[in-house]
Amino acid sequence: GNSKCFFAVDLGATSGRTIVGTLSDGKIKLEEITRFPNNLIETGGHFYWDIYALYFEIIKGLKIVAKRNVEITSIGIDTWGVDFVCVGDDGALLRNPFSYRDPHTFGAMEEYFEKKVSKEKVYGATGIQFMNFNSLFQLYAMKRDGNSALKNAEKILFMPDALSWMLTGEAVCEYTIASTSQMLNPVTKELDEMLLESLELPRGKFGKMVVPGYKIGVLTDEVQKMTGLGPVPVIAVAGHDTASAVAAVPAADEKFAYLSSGTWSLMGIETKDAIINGRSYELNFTNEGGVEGTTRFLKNICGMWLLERCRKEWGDEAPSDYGVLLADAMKATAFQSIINPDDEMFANPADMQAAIKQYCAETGQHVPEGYAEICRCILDSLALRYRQVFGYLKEMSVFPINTLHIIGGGSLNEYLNQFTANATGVTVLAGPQECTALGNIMLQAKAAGAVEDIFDMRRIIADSVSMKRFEPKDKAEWDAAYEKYLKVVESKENK
Ligand code: LRH
Repeated sequence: GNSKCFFAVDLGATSGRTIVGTLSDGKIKLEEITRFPNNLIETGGHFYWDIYALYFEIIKGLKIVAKRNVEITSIGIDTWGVDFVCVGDDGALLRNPFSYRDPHTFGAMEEYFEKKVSKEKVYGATGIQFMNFNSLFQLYAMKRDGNSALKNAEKILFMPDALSWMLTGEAVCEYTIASTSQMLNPVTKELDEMLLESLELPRGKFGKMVVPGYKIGVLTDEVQKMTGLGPVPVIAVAGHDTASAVAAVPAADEKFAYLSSGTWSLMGIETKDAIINGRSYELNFTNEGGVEGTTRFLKNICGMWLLERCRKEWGDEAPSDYGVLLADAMKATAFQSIINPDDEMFANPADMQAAIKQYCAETGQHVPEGYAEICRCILDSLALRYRQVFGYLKEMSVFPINTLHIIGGGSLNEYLNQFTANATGVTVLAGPQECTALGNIMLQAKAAGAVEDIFDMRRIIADSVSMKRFEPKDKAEWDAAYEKYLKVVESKENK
């Protein structure tokens, strides 16, 4: 039949990949071209992303496909949320972008509410969950601190838009990534005037708003020469990685919940309308922009970050084979040490293991020793936190939820999948791992006229991938563990 190839760049906070997706006879196949780390660079008291390294990796991937004579229809880039790059009036990038883990925004939210716009008003205007690192508060902190990049910025581009700009020379502001900034108004679908004014930023500092599927431009002459490709179009996909992942959930109908599991665990539902009310405000749920006018009603949960950090610290002290590491963790005693993965002490500690031990000591629990006990503590605690957030979600959902789709790299962890089924009491369907890249590619396929809409996309994905099913078990044990979790979390919060 008629087959088409698409080039996806998927950048997470821990690692990135370039992938070629081939759509042929109603099926989609992925081939990973490159995989590379995304490093947090600490210098001068701050944490930055190395945008040039990321750009270099994209070029490298493009060179490989050019060399192999793979004919790619288009290119699409998705990344983690909230971060952005300042560009000067000479077209130069002004400093490397801050990482959202940088402490310059600690306390910035509270300061902003006091000096600029109240918390209630910000939520009313955006429906976005409060996190200190949302672009709104990053920009506030940069302005407060006299940041030289912001002072000289002609344009402010969110991460996927910045990389697309480097490839095409065209500046856009893609809707789904813009929604993570907490500056987008979901009703007007534009950056909110009141919030822009609070930062004294004119609308023109940002690119023009575009929705997923928009053709940004074609590769510049410079990039064409460098890679050996022709004038390949760059498409604004769902630039937010989580939006791409949710668009690709191989769900049978619309009544599902998802857990997009990577550095973060994003748990939520897809809805037609935003859910903005007293309860969603209190529980800090977000309404991020999805594809085709959908809303991603979800909450951020600290995800694999805890384990990723510990694995870096362990080095050779723990098995480098992930399967062996997890199997060892299963030999440790269950529910011996429980933490709240979302406690702020885990946001970016100098020593993650020490932070976990401190939490357990402060709450009068067994202090985990060695990689197996620490890993077990992380997995048990994540599943219990999932149960808590799933409870909130069920309470606010506009439909009954019977299935939880776990997607992303974290869905490869079968122990955690089973724990999640046990903890939440619903059927877990796990996979695909590369949901984000699939969503990215499907949006490009839609732009090329090769697929119709999100239903078509999900059907093709469901026909192309296999999922694993996990049914809840051990209810009494998990109920008891949850009681313990609630007590631990409460005692920590009262400290
Ligand atoms: C996941 C993610 C998440 C954001 C965070 C900054 O990669 O995009 O949705 O909240 O990174």
